[in-house]
Amino acid sequence: MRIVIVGAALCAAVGCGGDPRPGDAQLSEEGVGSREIGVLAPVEAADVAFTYDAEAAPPGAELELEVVPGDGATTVRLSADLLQPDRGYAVHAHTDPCGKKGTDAGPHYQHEVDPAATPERPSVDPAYANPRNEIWLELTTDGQGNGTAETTVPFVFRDRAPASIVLHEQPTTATEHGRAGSAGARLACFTVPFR
Ligand SMILES: [Cu+2]
Repeated sequence: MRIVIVGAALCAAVGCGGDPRPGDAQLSEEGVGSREIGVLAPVEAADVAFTYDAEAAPPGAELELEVVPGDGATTVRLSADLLQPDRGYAVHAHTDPCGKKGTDAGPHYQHEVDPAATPERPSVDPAYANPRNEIWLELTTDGQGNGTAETTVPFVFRDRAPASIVLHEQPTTATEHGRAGSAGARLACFTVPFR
């Protein structure tokens, strides 16, 4: 009995291991960066992970985002469970936290910000809207709706960082001039600090 009490006290004092729970912020295995988990919920009930389309981004689907800063580069890994099976989702890092509307997440995070972009007319110039200046994750799910995506960009976050990721309707992101960066409707959003 005494041993059990000591064990419990130790856990309380230093924390015990185990799987991360939704909303937990943790150090990644590398000891830097962050790993966050969110479970999609309808906007009325959502806190950090919102779905705007219950069919294409079902409530209960789990998103895990890991951000690993390196030497002048950052690796971002997304793992998703229980989305719609056998489909693609274009996913990007956006500038603002999620909200009740998909547009609340703002435009794409750009390392070098397109000087021609405005709130009404986001960047569609491939010189800025590209997967080296923005964070694009192209996710494809299996028959269970699970999938992973990873990207490494040649920059690290200093005075600015993205605040969310958005899952879009199209399976891939447009790259042509005038449409670069676009990927259709916003299906879901996960508020996640990138540092
Ligand atoms: Cu986007």
